[in-house]
Amino acid sequence: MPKSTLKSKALAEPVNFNKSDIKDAIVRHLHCSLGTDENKANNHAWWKAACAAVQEQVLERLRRTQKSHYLNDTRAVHYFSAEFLMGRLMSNNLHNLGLFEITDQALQELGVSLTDIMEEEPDMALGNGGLGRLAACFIDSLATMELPAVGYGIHYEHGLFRQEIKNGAQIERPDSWRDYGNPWEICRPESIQEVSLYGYVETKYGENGRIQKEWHPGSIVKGIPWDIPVVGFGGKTVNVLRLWESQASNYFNWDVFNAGGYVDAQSENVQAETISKVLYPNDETEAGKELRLIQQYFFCACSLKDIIRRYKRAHGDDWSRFSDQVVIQLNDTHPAIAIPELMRILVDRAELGWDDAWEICSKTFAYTNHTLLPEALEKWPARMIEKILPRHLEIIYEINFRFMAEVEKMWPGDNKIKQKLSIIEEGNQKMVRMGNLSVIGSFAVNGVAEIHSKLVKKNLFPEFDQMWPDKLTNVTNGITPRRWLKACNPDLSALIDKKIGNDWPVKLEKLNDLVKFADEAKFQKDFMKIKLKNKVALAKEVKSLTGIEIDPKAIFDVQIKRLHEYKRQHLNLLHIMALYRRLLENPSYDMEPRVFIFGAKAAPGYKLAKDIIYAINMVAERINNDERVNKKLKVVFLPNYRVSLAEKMIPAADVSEQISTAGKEASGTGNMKLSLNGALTIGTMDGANIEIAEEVGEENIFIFGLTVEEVDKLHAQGYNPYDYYYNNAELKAILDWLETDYFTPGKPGALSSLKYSLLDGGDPYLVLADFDAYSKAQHKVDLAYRDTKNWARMAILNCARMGKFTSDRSIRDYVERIWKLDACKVDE
Ligand code: 6GP
Repeated sequence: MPKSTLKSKALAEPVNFNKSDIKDAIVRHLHCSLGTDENKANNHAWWKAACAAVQEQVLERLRRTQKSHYLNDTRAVHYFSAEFLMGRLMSNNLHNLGLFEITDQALQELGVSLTDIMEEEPDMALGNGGLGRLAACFIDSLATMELPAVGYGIHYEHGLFRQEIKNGAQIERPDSWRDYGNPWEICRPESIQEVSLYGYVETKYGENGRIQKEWHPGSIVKGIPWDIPVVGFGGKTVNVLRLWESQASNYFNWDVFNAGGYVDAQSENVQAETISKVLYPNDETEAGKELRLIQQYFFCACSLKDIIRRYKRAHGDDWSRFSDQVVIQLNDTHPAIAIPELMRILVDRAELGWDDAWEICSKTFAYTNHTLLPEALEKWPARMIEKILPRHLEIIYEINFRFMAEVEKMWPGDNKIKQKLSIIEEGNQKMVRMGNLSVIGSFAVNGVAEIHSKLVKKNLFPEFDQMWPDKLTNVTNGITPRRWLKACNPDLSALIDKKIGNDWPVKLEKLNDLVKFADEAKFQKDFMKIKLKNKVALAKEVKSLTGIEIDPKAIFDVQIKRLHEYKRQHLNLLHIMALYRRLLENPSYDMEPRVFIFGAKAAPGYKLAKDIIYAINMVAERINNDERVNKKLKVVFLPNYRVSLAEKMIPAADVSEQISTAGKEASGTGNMKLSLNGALTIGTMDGANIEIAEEVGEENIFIFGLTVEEVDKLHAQGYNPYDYYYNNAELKAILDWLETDYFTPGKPGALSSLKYSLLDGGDPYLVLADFDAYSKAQHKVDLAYRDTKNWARMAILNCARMGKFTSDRSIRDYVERIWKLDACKVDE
């Protein structure tokens, strides 16, 4: 058959794809891919058929993109990340392809609701929180901006656990997102890679007397690539997220089997496959486990081989252009082992001299730091690295040895500084500091918000900043407005389109044109009507998920993020208890009805975080069932917070809680999403809150609490939480209340770990110190909400002034300051 016939029959040209094409494609897949028909199909089958129809369009554009990138031999960024928190893809892909409306209509004509079938899609929850979701927003922007980019990560069989709440407590259940297959991913057996582990290093002497190192691995695993196409808005560029799945290299080890070791032969398979089995559920705490290090090495080694294979196809063995073509962004230190891995390939395999290899390597990597919390800074026992990656440990020592010589030049004889900057931490147990390795091996290092980057320079890496004044920089985070406004808040998007045109999803600064309508009564009304409609929808969701009735006219006050002491969900809870107490003491206590809504997962091993979830639920239960107060006050904890739930909560929020201890939240991105959807922030001067305040204006945000400088001062003076306990009668009463059985009938003391952590535990995150300021700021929120017109005005201004926080701007900053990339038009 001639090629051209095949093409035109199989697929309508993407640009001309119309409603009836979509309808035909969906029905064709229902019949031919799923073997069912319109009468028998349930929502799941319709969803799969619709995905398959959309995927045809996606893959055609993917092919064109790859061809253009190949023909133009483009420089590309490779985003290495242990986490990509993608969420669902259907709605996003439809919007980005410009096919949402017609697919909706096509399905309606087939008697099916697009909204309903989209609920069939499991979230791709291959990440914990901020860092993983940022990676997902970034690859959306990269494709939208037509930049050549590949995301590299791990194809976890189980993503972040599913959270259930039983009797108030968090229970973790496995997440099985791929049980019924993932219609978006394509397996690429032609690009399988092999990765070595364990074993020993042999030193050899080459002909010219040159020392040669050869790593004899003890075991080999296979990396199977799964490609998830990433559709840019407008559908021109489709990049790839390539995720590696581990498998035993020989499906069956016959040697071991023949020697009588049937069980051993099986278990070797199991071990190899364990590598990509499950995502570590820790947010901002290093796991320190061998399997975690193997995961990190596994995906870095597979990805580097993949990059090098592609590079060699165009440039053969000429390494001189490698760093012109390839830039690798390390998403935190999780992929830092890629630095010694590239050195190993260049020195041991390509037989480059050390200096030439180092020159290439240190022009290839750039590193993003996402947190200052000491417990998140990864360190690996040198012995562990030696066991798993013996050659890499040697290389790390060599990198360090040469680096120490540079330090000696800069600070002659200063051993303290050497100790501090060394990649190796000496002590009972030698540790390898991945942060130091990342800074030394990268040409650029960035923090994720202005204040965070300043603190990275001032507190975390001051000497590195002195050595290389241009290396440390800032790129403030951003979020994709395609998912976080256009797709999740369709009514508001349509209203904005009507007012200012429809190109804001790719030019978010255009939202600024809404400023002139902020005082217009009709626009205020329309804006708030949509907010109310979104609140009605969320109230329905809350009822169906928890059985709790909430009034859409009440203030919806939302705190959604991982549970962590530094994020201070317990500060929010103490204030809720204060309101409850005020209402009990004075039934006519004047307050606007408010619903406090939480969504948060705690790391399974983080006891206090789980205790806080339990406390929120027990306080909620008491308040929600107390007739004396529950017209004015309700508390909801929505189980299993995840991307798809965020998409329902964010458009319905009136108030956004961003109340971390100043200096602790690197940036935050939920703060940007909520503000973009017209929620007003109550927050501390921390992370990107500071830049949000700058943009929206101090009169349109509720800032409270200690600043970074004040926090430092308080700690320096010697902070004593008891000072606040004894000096604030309300605070004392609330903390004492936690020890009674008022919220946990028959179980006094069930909530006392919380009180303990805030008093005898030293209150490390200054909850008590900020309580009074927080309570006062909350009172201001209450008063402000009563002035409906002004509230609407403030909400509009928040949305209108979020232009800076599009992830397109973040990516532009990366491109200009770090990656130096050019866009590549895809030939139609
Ligand atoms: C998070 C930061 O806590 C958050 O403030 C920031 O917005 C986000 O990264 C994206 O930059 N950090 C993590 O999720 C993490 O695991 C190691 O850091």
